[in-house]
Amino acid sequence: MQLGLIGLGTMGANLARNAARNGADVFVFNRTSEKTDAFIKDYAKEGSLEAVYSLAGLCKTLKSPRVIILMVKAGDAVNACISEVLPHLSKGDILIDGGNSHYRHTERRQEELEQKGIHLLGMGISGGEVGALEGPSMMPGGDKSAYEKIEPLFIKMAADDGSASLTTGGAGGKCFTYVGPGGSGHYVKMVHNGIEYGIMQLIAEAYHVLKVEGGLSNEDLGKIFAEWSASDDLRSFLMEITAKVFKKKESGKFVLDQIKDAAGQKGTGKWTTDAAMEYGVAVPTITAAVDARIMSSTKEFRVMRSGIAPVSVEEDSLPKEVLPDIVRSALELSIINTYAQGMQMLSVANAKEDWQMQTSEVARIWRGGCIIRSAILEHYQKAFEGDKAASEHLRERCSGDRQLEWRHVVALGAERGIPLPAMSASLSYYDSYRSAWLPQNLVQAQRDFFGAHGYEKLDEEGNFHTNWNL
Ligand code: NBP
Repeated sequence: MQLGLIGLGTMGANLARNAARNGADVFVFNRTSEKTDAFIKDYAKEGSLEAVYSLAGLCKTLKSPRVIILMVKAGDAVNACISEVLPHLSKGDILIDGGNSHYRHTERRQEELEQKGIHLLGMGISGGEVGALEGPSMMPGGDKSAYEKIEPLFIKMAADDGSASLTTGGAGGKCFTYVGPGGSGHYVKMVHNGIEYGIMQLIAEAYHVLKVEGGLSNEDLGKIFAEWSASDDLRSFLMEITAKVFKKKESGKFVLDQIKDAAGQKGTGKWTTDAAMEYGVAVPTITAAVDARIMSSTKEFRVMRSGIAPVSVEEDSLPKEVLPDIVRSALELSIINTYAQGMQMLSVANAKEDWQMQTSEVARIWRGGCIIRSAILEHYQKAFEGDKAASEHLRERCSGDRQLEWRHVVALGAERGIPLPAMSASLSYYDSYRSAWLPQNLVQAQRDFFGAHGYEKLDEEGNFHTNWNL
Protein backbone atom coordinates (compact mmCIF):
# COMPACT_ATOMS: atom_id res chain seq x y z
CA MET A 1 0.00 0.00 0.00
CA GLN A 2 1.13 3.54 -0.75
CA LEU A 3 0.97 6.16 1.99
CA GLY A 4 1.61 9.88 1.76
CA LEU A 5 2.67 11.49 5.03
CA ILE A 6 2.74 15.22 5.69
CA GLY A 7 4.67 16.48 8.73
CA LEU A 8 7.93 15.02 9.95
CA GLY A 9 7.80 16.12 13.59
CA THR A 10 8.36 13.58 16.37
CA MET A 11 5.15 11.66 15.69
CA GLY A 12 5.12 11.95 11.90
CA ALA A 13 8.71 10.80 11.42
CA ASN A 14 8.27 7.76 13.64
CA LEU A 15 4.93 6.85 12.14
CA ALA A 16 6.43 7.04 8.62
CA ARG A 17 9.17 4.61 9.69
CA ASN A 18 6.59 2.33 11.30
CA ALA A 19 4.54 2.25 8.08
CA ALA A 20 7.63 1.52 5.97
CA ARG A 21 8.73 -1.25 8.34
CA ASN A 22 5.29 -2.76 7.83
CA GLY A 23 5.62 -2.89 4.08
CA ALA A 24 4.10 0.41 2.93
CA ASP A 25 5.63 2.59 0.23
CA VAL A 26 5.80 5.86 2.12
CA PHE A 27 6.18 9.26 0.48
CA VAL A 28 7.03 11.96 2.99
CA PHE A 29 6.60 15.72 2.78
CA ASN A 30 7.55 18.37 5.31
CA ARG A 31 7.03 22.13 5.01
CA THR A 32 10.68 22.73 5.91
CA SER A 33 12.55 20.67 3.33
CA GLU A 34 15.77 20.39 5.38
CA LYS A 35 13.83 18.15 7.78
CA THR A 36 12.79 15.92 4.88
CA ASP A 37 16.39 15.63 3.70
CA ALA A 38 17.64 14.78 7.19
CA PHE A 39 14.89 12.20 7.61
CA ILE A 40 15.70 10.47 4.31
CA LYS A 41 19.43 10.51 5.08
CA ASP A 42 18.85 8.86 8.46
CA TYR A 43 16.09 6.38 7.70
CA ALA A 44 15.68 5.64 3.97
CA LYS A 45 17.52 2.35 4.44
CA GLU A 46 14.81 1.08 6.83
CA GLY A 47 12.22 0.56 4.10
CA SER A 48 10.46 2.17 1.19
CA LEU A 49 10.72 5.82 2.24
CA GLU A 50 10.87 8.52 -0.42
CA ALA A 51 10.97 12.31 -0.18
CA VAL A 52 8.64 14.65 -2.03
CA TYR A 53 9.04 18.41 -2.01
CA SER A 54 5.58 19.72 -2.84
CA LEU A 55 2.04 18.68 -2.09
CA ALA A 56 1.26 18.74 -5.81
CA GLY A 57 4.20 16.37 -6.29
CA LEU A 58 2.95 14.15 -3.49
CA CYS A 59 -0.48 13.82 -5.09
CA LYS A 60 1.04 13.21 -8.51
CA THR A 61 3.19 10.39 -7.12
CA LEU A 62 0.39 8.59 -5.26
CA LYS A 63 -2.03 6.35 -7.16
CA SER A 64 -5.79 6.89 -6.70
CA PRO A 65 -7.48 6.45 -4.37
CA ARG A 66 -4.75 8.29 -2.48
CA VAL A 67 -4.20 7.84 1.23
CA ILE A 68 -2.46 10.76 2.93
CA ILE A 69 -1.93 11.16 6.65
CA LEU A 70 -1.45 14.62 8.16
CA MET A 71 0.87 14.67 11.17
CA VAL A 72 1.02 18.39 11.80
CA LYS A 73 0.17 20.66 14.71
CA ALA A 74 -3.57 20.83 15.38
CA GLY A 75 -5.44 23.98 14.33
CA ASP A 76 -4.18 26.34 11.62
CA ALA A 77 -1.54 23.90 10.34
CA VAL A 78 -4.24 21.30 9.58
CA ASN A 79 -6.38 23.93 7.81
CA ALA A 80 -3.36 25.14 5.82
CA CYS A 81 -2.35 21.63 4.75
CA ILE A 82 -5.90 20.69 3.73
CA SER A 83 -6.34 23.88 1.67
CA GLU A 84 -3.03 23.33 -0.06
CA VAL A 85 -3.48 19.64 -0.85
CA LEU A 86 -7.17 19.80 -1.79
CA PRO A 87 -6.79 21.11 -5.39
CA HIS A 88 -4.60 18.07 -6.14
CA LEU A 89 -6.96 15.42 -4.75
CA SER A 90 -9.61 13.40 -6.59
CA LYS A 91 -12.95 11.89 -5.59
CA GLY A 92 -12.52 8.86 -3.29
CA ASP A 93 -9.15 9.96 -1.88
CA ILE A 94 -8.64 9.59 1.85
CA LEU A 95 -7.07 12.12 4.17
CA ILE A 96 -6.26 11.01 7.72
CA ASP A 97 -5.74 13.68 10.37
CA GLY A 98 -3.49 11.84 12.84
CA GLY A 99 -2.94 14.85 15.11
CA ASN A 100 -4.78 16.04 18.18
CA SER A 101 -7.50 17.99 16.41
CA HIS A 102 -10.65 18.99 18.25
CA TYR A 103 -13.42 16.59 17.27
CA ARG A 104 -15.79 19.40 16.31
CA HIS A 105 -13.15 20.82 13.93
CA THR A 106 -12.81 17.36 12.40
CA GLU A 107 -16.58 17.18 11.87
CA ARG A 108 -16.59 20.57 10.15
CA ARG A 109 -13.71 19.57 7.89
CA GLN A 110 -15.36 16.21 7.12
CA GLU A 111 -18.53 17.97 5.99
CA GLU A 112 -16.61 20.33 3.72
CA LEU A 113 -14.46 17.56 2.23
CA GLU A 114 -17.30 15.06 1.74
CA GLN A 115 -18.96 17.60 -0.58
CA LYS A 116 -15.94 17.14 -2.83
CA GLY A 117 -15.98 13.35 -2.46
CA ILE A 118 -12.89 13.32 -0.21
CA HIS A 119 -13.02 11.28 2.99
CA LEU A 120 -11.40 12.62 6.14
CA LEU A 121 -10.69 10.20 8.96
CA GLY A 122 -10.02 11.86 12.32
CA MET A 123 -7.59 9.48 13.96
CA GLY A 124 -6.27 10.09 17.45
CA ILE A 125 -2.87 8.50 17.94
CA SER A 126 -1.31 7.88 21.33
CA GLY A 127 2.04 6.47 22.37
CA GLY A 128 4.51 9.32 21.98
CA GLU A 129 7.76 8.89 20.11
CA VAL A 130 8.36 5.22 20.95
CA GLY A 131 4.74 4.22 20.42
CA ALA A 132 4.58 5.90 17.00
CA LEU A 133 7.56 3.84 15.91
CA GLU A 134 6.94 0.52 17.61
CA GLY A 135 3.17 0.40 17.84
CA PRO A 136 0.79 3.14 18.97
CA SER A 137 -2.86 2.97 19.91
CA MET A 138 -4.87 4.52 17.09
CA MET A 139 -8.47 5.71 17.28
CA PRO A 140 -9.92 6.36 13.80
CA GLY A 141 -13.34 7.85 13.19
CA GLY A 142 -15.16 8.87 10.03
CA ASP A 143 -16.38 7.17 6.88
CA LYS A 144 -16.44 3.37 7.41
CA SER A 145 -15.48 2.49 3.82
CA ALA A 146 -12.43 4.77 4.12
CA TYR A 147 -11.50 3.03 7.37
CA GLU A 148 -11.72 -0.35 5.67
CA LYS A 149 -9.24 0.80 3.02
CA ILE A 150 -6.61 1.82 5.57
CA GLU A 151 -7.17 -1.05 8.02
CA PRO A 152 -4.79 -3.62 6.46
CA LEU A 153 -1.76 -1.34 6.89
CA PHE A 154 -2.63 0.42 10.14
CA ILE A 155 -3.59 -2.74 11.96
CA LYS A 156 -0.07 -4.02 11.36
CA MET A 157 1.40 -0.74 12.63
CA ALA A 158 -0.62 -0.74 15.88
CA ALA A 159 0.43 -2.05 19.30
CA ASP A 160 -0.76 -5.43 20.57
CA ASP A 161 -3.56 -5.03 23.07
CA GLY A 162 -2.49 -7.92 25.28
CA SER A 163 -5.90 -9.54 24.92
CA ALA A 164 -5.22 -12.09 22.19
CA SER A 165 -7.05 -14.70 24.26
CA LEU A 166 -10.23 -12.63 24.43
CA THR A 167 -12.93 -12.79 21.80
CA THR A 168 -12.91 -9.15 20.91
CA GLY A 169 -14.21 -9.27 17.37
CA GLY A 170 -13.29 -6.66 14.76
CA ALA A 171 -9.62 -5.98 14.81
CA GLY A 172 -9.11 -8.02 18.00
CA GLY A 173 -5.61 -8.24 19.38
CA LYS A 174 -4.41 -4.90 18.04
CA CYS A 175 -4.89 -1.36 19.36
CA PHE A 176 -6.75 -0.28 16.26
CA THR A 177 -10.43 -0.47 15.50
CA TYR A 178 -13.15 1.52 13.78
CA VAL A 179 -14.39 3.86 16.51
CA GLY A 180 -17.39 5.31 14.69
CA PRO A 181 -18.51 8.02 12.26
CA GLY A 182 -17.82 11.78 12.33
CA GLY A 183 -15.47 13.13 14.95
CA SER A 184 -15.75 10.09 17.23
CA GLY A 185 -12.10 9.09 16.78
CA HIS A 186 -10.80 12.48 17.85
CA TYR A 187 -13.38 12.60 20.65
CA VAL A 188 -12.05 9.30 22.01
CA LYS A 189 -8.47 10.62 21.79
CA MET A 190 -9.52 13.78 23.65
CA VAL A 191 -11.08 11.70 26.46
CA HIS A 192 -7.91 9.56 26.52
CA ASN A 193 -5.90 12.73 27.10
CA GLY A 194 -8.31 13.89 29.81
CA ILE A 195 -7.84 10.59 31.64
CA GLU A 196 -4.08 11.01 31.15
CA TYR A 197 -4.26 14.45 32.83
CA GLY A 198 -6.18 12.94 35.76
CA ILE A 199 -3.84 10.00 36.34
CA MET A 200 -0.70 12.12 36.05
CA GLN A 201 -2.06 14.55 38.66
CA LEU A 202 -3.05 11.67 40.97
CA ILE A 203 0.46 10.20 40.77
CA ALA A 204 1.88 13.67 41.47
CA GLU A 205 -0.34 13.96 44.56
CA ALA A 206 0.83 10.55 45.82
CA TYR A 207 4.40 11.87 45.40
CA HIS A 208 3.48 15.05 47.30
CA VAL A 209 2.12 13.16 50.32
CA LEU A 210 4.97 10.64 50.40
CA LYS A 211 7.65 13.30 50.01
CA VAL A 212 6.29 15.96 52.36
CA GLU A 213 4.44 13.91 54.97
CA GLY A 214 6.40 10.66 54.68
CA GLY A 215 9.81 12.29 54.20
CA LEU A 216 10.68 9.76 51.49
CA SER A 217 13.71 10.31 49.29
CA ASN A 218 13.78 9.98 45.52
CA GLU A 219 15.52 6.61 45.93
CA ASP A 220 12.71 5.39 48.24
CA LEU A 221 10.07 6.72 45.86
CA GLY A 222 11.77 5.07 42.88
CA LYS A 223 11.65 1.70 44.66
CA ILE A 224 8.04 2.11 45.80
CA PHE A 225 6.78 3.14 42.37
CA ALA A 226 8.73 0.33 40.67
CA GLU A 227 7.10 -2.15 43.07
CA TRP A 228 3.63 -0.68 42.51
CA SER A 229 4.06 -0.60 38.74
CA ALA A 230 4.86 -4.32 38.78
CA SER A 231 1.67 -5.18 40.71
CA ASP A 232 -1.50 -6.48 39.10
CA ASP A 233 -3.58 -3.53 40.24
CA LEU A 234 -1.38 -0.55 39.46
CA ARG A 235 0.57 -1.85 36.46
CA SER A 236 0.60 0.93 33.89
CA PHE A 237 2.83 2.92 31.59
CA LEU A 238 2.53 6.09 33.67
CA MET A 239 3.57 4.27 36.87
CA GLU A 240 6.54 2.68 35.08
CA ILE A 241 7.89 5.95 33.75
CA THR A 242 7.33 7.63 37.14
CA ALA A 243 9.54 5.01 38.83
CA LYS A 244 12.26 5.79 36.28
CA VAL A 245 11.87 9.55 36.72
CA PHE A 246 12.55 9.26 40.47
CA LYS A 247 15.80 7.39 39.82
CA LYS A 248 17.21 9.56 37.03
CA LYS A 249 20.38 11.52 37.82
CA GLU A 250 22.47 13.86 35.68
CA SER A 251 25.85 15.14 36.87
CA GLY A 252 25.23 13.39 40.19
CA LYS A 253 21.96 15.25 40.83
CA PHE A 254 18.38 14.04 40.60
CA VAL A 255 16.88 15.57 37.46
CA LEU A 256 13.44 15.76 39.11
CA ASP A 257 14.74 18.12 41.79
CA GLN A 258 16.02 20.53 39.15
CA ILE A 259 12.65 20.82 37.37
CA LYS A 260 10.39 23.82 38.00
CA ASP A 261 7.14 22.87 39.75
CA ALA A 262 4.89 24.45 37.12
CA ALA A 263 3.20 22.35 34.45
CA GLY A 264 1.92 23.69 31.15
CA GLN A 265 -0.77 22.28 28.90
CA LYS A 266 -1.63 22.16 25.24
CA GLY A 267 -5.37 22.19 25.79
CA THR A 268 -6.74 18.66 25.43
CA GLY A 269 -7.46 18.45 29.19
CA LYS A 270 -9.47 21.67 29.02
CA TRP A 271 -11.26 20.40 25.90
CA THR A 272 -12.25 17.27 27.84
CA THR A 273 -13.67 19.33 30.67
CA ASP A 274 -15.48 21.63 28.21
CA ALA A 275 -17.00 18.66 26.37
CA ALA A 276 -17.98 16.99 29.65
CA MET A 277 -19.90 20.15 30.59
CA GLU A 278 -21.52 20.21 27.16
CA TYR A 279 -22.71 16.60 27.54
CA GLY A 280 -23.63 17.00 31.23
CA VAL A 281 -21.06 14.48 32.49
CA ALA A 282 -19.17 15.04 35.73
CA VAL A 283 -15.40 14.60 35.36
CA PRO A 284 -14.19 16.19 38.61
CA THR A 285 -10.80 14.45 38.66
CA ILE A 286 -9.96 15.58 35.13
CA THR A 287 -11.14 19.12 35.85
CA ALA A 288 -9.12 19.15 39.08
CA ALA A 289 -6.04 18.07 37.13
CA VAL A 290 -6.48 20.94 34.67
CA ASP A 291 -6.98 23.37 37.59
CA ALA A 292 -3.89 21.97 39.33
CA ARG A 293 -1.73 22.72 36.28
CA ILE A 294 -3.17 26.24 36.14
CA MET A 295 -2.43 26.83 39.84
CA SER A 296 1.05 25.33 39.53
CA SER A 297 1.88 27.76 36.74
CA THR A 298 1.47 30.77 39.08
CA LYS A 299 4.84 30.06 40.71
CA GLU A 300 5.64 33.66 41.70
CA PHE A 301 2.24 34.20 43.31
CA ARG A 302 2.55 30.93 45.23
CA VAL A 303 6.02 31.82 46.48
CA MET A 304 4.74 35.21 47.62
CA ARG A 305 1.95 33.59 49.66
CA SER A 306 3.97 30.66 50.94
CA GLY A 307 4.50 32.34 54.31
CA ILE A 308 0.84 31.66 55.14
CA ALA A 309 1.07 28.58 57.30
CA PRO A 310 -1.99 26.32 57.44
CA VAL A 311 -3.79 25.89 60.73
CA SER A 312 -3.17 22.18 60.66
CA VAL A 313 -3.38 19.21 62.96
CA GLU A 314 0.02 19.15 64.67
CA GLU A 315 0.41 15.59 65.86
CA ASP A 316 1.03 12.74 63.41
CA SER A 317 -2.39 11.41 62.60
CA LEU A 318 -0.92 8.29 60.98
CA PRO A 319 2.30 6.38 61.62
CA LYS A 320 4.79 7.15 58.82
CA GLU A 321 5.52 3.50 58.09
CA VAL A 322 1.93 2.82 56.98
CA LEU A 323 1.89 5.81 54.66
CA PRO A 324 3.07 4.08 51.43
CA ASP A 325 0.43 1.37 51.77
CA ILE A 326 -2.45 3.75 52.35
CA VAL A 327 -1.29 6.10 49.60
CA ARG A 328 -1.16 3.12 47.27
CA SER A 329 -4.85 2.42 48.00
CA ALA A 330 -5.77 6.08 47.55
CA LEU A 331 -3.96 6.17 44.23
CA GLU A 332 -5.46 2.96 42.89
CA LEU A 333 -9.04 3.84 43.85
CA SER A 334 -8.70 7.39 42.56
CA ILE A 335 -7.41 6.04 39.24
CA ILE A 336 -10.27 3.53 38.97
CA ASN A 337 -12.68 6.44 39.41
CA THR A 338 -10.87 8.51 36.78
CA TYR A 339 -11.29 5.80 34.16
CA ALA A 340 -14.95 5.62 35.21
CA GLN A 341 -15.35 9.33 34.42
CA GLY A 342 -13.74 8.86 31.01
CA MET A 343 -15.85 5.81 30.19
CA GLN A 344 -18.96 7.75 31.15
CA MET A 345 -17.93 10.53 28.78
CA LEU A 346 -17.72 7.94 26.02
CA SER A 347 -21.11 6.40 26.82
CA VAL A 348 -23.00 9.70 27.07
CA ALA A 349 -21.51 11.23 23.90
CA ASN A 350 -22.06 7.94 22.08
CA ALA A 351 -25.75 8.00 22.93
CA LYS A 352 -26.21 11.70 22.18
CA GLU A 353 -24.29 11.64 18.88
CA ASP A 354 -25.58 8.18 17.86
CA TRP A 355 -22.06 7.07 16.98
CA GLN A 356 -22.86 3.35 17.58
CA MET A 357 -19.45 3.16 19.24
CA GLN A 358 -18.52 0.01 21.16
CA THR A 359 -17.14 1.47 24.34
CA SER A 360 -15.62 -1.88 25.35
CA GLU A 361 -13.60 -1.76 22.14
CA VAL A 362 -12.25 1.66 23.10
CA ALA A 363 -11.13 0.26 26.47
CA ARG A 364 -9.49 -2.60 24.55
CA ILE A 365 -7.52 -0.39 22.16
CA TRP A 366 -6.31 1.66 25.16
CA ARG A 367 -4.78 -1.48 26.69
CA GLY A 368 -1.59 -1.25 24.65
CA GLY A 369 0.57 1.37 22.96
CA CYS A 370 -1.00 4.45 24.51
CA ILE A 371 -0.08 6.64 27.46
CA ILE A 372 -3.00 5.47 29.66
CA ARG A 373 -2.45 1.75 29.06
CA SER A 374 -2.86 -0.13 32.31
CA ALA A 375 -3.92 -3.43 33.83
CA ILE A 376 -7.18 -1.85 35.09
CA LEU A 377 -8.40 -1.38 31.51
CA GLU A 378 -8.86 -5.13 31.07
CA HIS A 379 -11.56 -4.97 33.74
CA TYR A 380 -13.15 -1.94 32.09
CA GLN A 381 -13.14 -3.69 28.72
CA LYS A 382 -14.80 -6.77 30.16
CA ALA A 383 -17.25 -4.75 32.28
CA PHE A 384 -18.40 -2.86 29.18
CA GLU A 385 -18.73 -6.18 27.34
CA GLY A 386 -21.27 -7.05 30.03
CA ASP A 387 -19.07 -9.27 32.19
CA LYS A 388 -20.60 -8.95 35.67
CA ALA A 389 -17.51 -10.38 37.38
CA ALA A 390 -15.38 -7.55 35.95
CA SER A 391 -17.84 -4.89 37.20
CA GLU A 392 -17.89 -6.62 40.55
CA HIS A 393 -14.09 -6.64 40.63
CA LEU A 394 -13.97 -2.85 40.12
CA ARG A 395 -16.64 -2.34 42.79
CA GLU A 396 -14.88 -4.66 45.20
CA ARG A 397 -11.53 -2.88 44.74
CA CYS A 398 -13.18 0.32 46.00
CA SER A 399 -14.50 -1.28 49.17
CA GLY A 400 -13.27 -2.46 52.58
CA ASP A 401 -9.91 -1.38 54.00
CA ARG A 402 -8.74 0.10 50.72
CA GLN A 403 -11.64 2.54 50.77
CA LEU A 404 -10.87 3.45 54.37
CA GLU A 405 -7.24 4.10 53.45
CA TRP A 406 -8.34 6.30 50.54
CA ARG A 407 -10.39 8.37 53.00
CA HIS A 408 -7.43 8.54 55.41
CA VAL A 409 -5.15 9.99 52.74
CA VAL A 410 -7.67 12.62 51.63
CA ALA A 411 -8.29 13.52 55.30
CA LEU A 412 -4.55 13.65 55.92
CA GLY A 413 -4.11 16.12 53.08
CA ALA A 414 -6.84 18.33 54.55
CA GLU A 415 -5.39 18.07 58.09
CA ARG A 416 -1.84 18.86 57.06
CA GLY A 417 -2.48 21.47 54.38
CA ILE A 418 -1.31 19.30 51.48
CA PRO A 419 -3.44 20.02 48.41
CA LEU A 420 -4.89 16.83 46.94
CA PRO A 421 -7.39 18.22 44.44
CA ALA A 422 -7.62 15.17 42.17
CA MET A 423 -7.73 12.54 44.94
CA SER A 424 -10.41 14.52 46.80
CA ALA A 425 -12.33 14.94 43.56
CA SER A 426 -12.19 11.20 42.85
CA LEU A 427 -13.43 10.40 46.35
CA SER A 428 -16.27 12.95 46.12
CA TYR A 429 -17.19 11.51 42.72
CA TYR A 430 -17.34 8.03 44.23
CA ASP A 431 -19.32 9.22 47.24
CA SER A 432 -21.75 11.26 45.14
CA TYR A 433 -22.60 8.28 42.95
CA ARG A 434 -23.13 5.95 45.92
CA SER A 435 -25.44 8.42 47.69
CA ALA A 436 -29.14 7.73 47.34
CA TRP A 437 -29.75 11.17 48.82
CA LEU A 438 -27.87 14.36 47.99
CA PRO A 439 -28.60 17.84 49.37
CA GLN A 440 -29.75 19.28 46.03
CA ASN A 441 -33.31 19.54 47.36
CA LEU A 442 -31.98 22.61 49.17
CA VAL A 443 -30.42 23.95 45.96
CA GLN A 444 -33.79 23.53 44.22
CA ALA A 445 -35.46 25.42 47.06
CA GLN A 446 -32.92 28.28 46.90
CA ARG A 447 -33.35 28.58 43.11
CA ASP A 448 -37.09 28.73 43.51
CA PHE A 449 -36.74 31.26 46.36
CA PHE A 450 -34.75 33.87 44.45
CA GLY A 451 -35.66 33.13 40.85
CA ALA A 452 -39.04 31.36 40.93
CA HIS A 453 -37.40 28.53 38.94
CA GLY A 454 -39.79 25.99 40.43
CA TYR A 455 -38.85 22.60 41.81
CA GLU A 456 -39.62 18.94 41.30
CA LYS A 457 -41.09 16.86 44.12
CA LEU A 458 -40.31 13.33 45.22
CA ASP A 459 -43.91 12.10 45.33
CA GLU A 460 -45.64 14.07 42.60
CA GLU A 461 -44.94 14.82 38.91
CA GLY A 462 -44.76 18.43 37.77
CA ASN A 463 -43.09 21.75 38.48
CA PHE A 464 -43.95 23.43 41.79
CA HIS A 465 -43.43 26.87 43.22
CA THR A 466 -43.58 28.14 46.79
CA ASN A 467 -43.87 31.73 47.96
CA TRP A 468 -40.96 31.39 50.40
CA ASN A 469 -41.30 34.81 52.07
CA LEU A 470 -44.82 34.26 53.30
P1 NBP B 1 4.17 19.07 16.11
O1 NBP B 1 2.83 19.14 16.73
O2 NBP B 1 5.30 19.69 16.84
O3 NBP B 1 4.07 19.66 14.65
C1 NBP B 1 5.22 19.73 13.86
C2 NBP B 1 4.91 19.48 12.40
O4 NBP B 1 3.86 20.34 11.94
C3 NBP B 1 6.14 19.81 11.56
O5 NBP B 1 6.24 18.87 10.54
C4 NBP B 1 5.80 21.20 11.03
O6 NBP B 1 6.49 21.54 9.86
C5 NBP B 1 4.33 21.03 10.76
N1 NBP B 1 3.63 22.28 10.52
C6 NBP B 1 3.35 23.30 11.34
BR1 NBP B 1 3.86 23.40 13.10
N2 NBP B 1 2.66 24.28 10.77
C7 NBP B 1 2.50 23.87 9.49
C8 NBP B 1 1.87 24.44 8.38
N3 NBP B 1 1.23 25.62 8.47
N4 NBP B 1 1.91 23.77 7.21
C9 NBP B 1 2.55 22.59 7.12
N5 NBP B 1 3.16 21.97 8.16
C10 NBP B 1 3.12 22.61 9.34
O7 NBP B 1 4.59 17.57 15.74
P2 NBP B 1 4.38 16.20 16.53
O8 NBP B 1 4.82 16.30 17.96
O9 NBP B 1 4.96 15.17 15.65
O10 NBP B 1 2.79 16.02 16.56
C11 NBP B 1 1.98 15.89 15.40
C12 NBP B 1 0.53 15.80 15.84
O11 NBP B 1 0.38 14.64 16.70
C13 NBP B 1 0.07 16.99 16.67
O12 NBP B 1 -1.29 17.24 16.42
C14 NBP B 1 0.24 16.52 18.10
O13 NBP B 1 -0.62 17.18 19.00
C15 NBP B 1 -0.12 15.04 17.97
N6 NBP B 1 0.48 14.17 18.99
C16 NBP B 1 1.74 14.39 19.44
C17 NBP B 1 2.29 13.53 20.40
C18 NBP B 1 3.69 13.71 20.91
O14 NBP B 1 4.08 12.96 21.81
N7 NBP B 1 4.47 14.63 20.37
C19 NBP B 1 1.54 12.44 20.86
C20 NBP B 1 0.26 12.24 20.34
C21 NBP B 1 -0.26 13.11 19.41
P3 NBP B 1 7.90 22.33 9.97
O15 NBP B 1 8.92 21.28 10.24
O16 NBP B 1 8.06 22.95 8.64
O17 NBP B 1 7.78 23.33 11.08
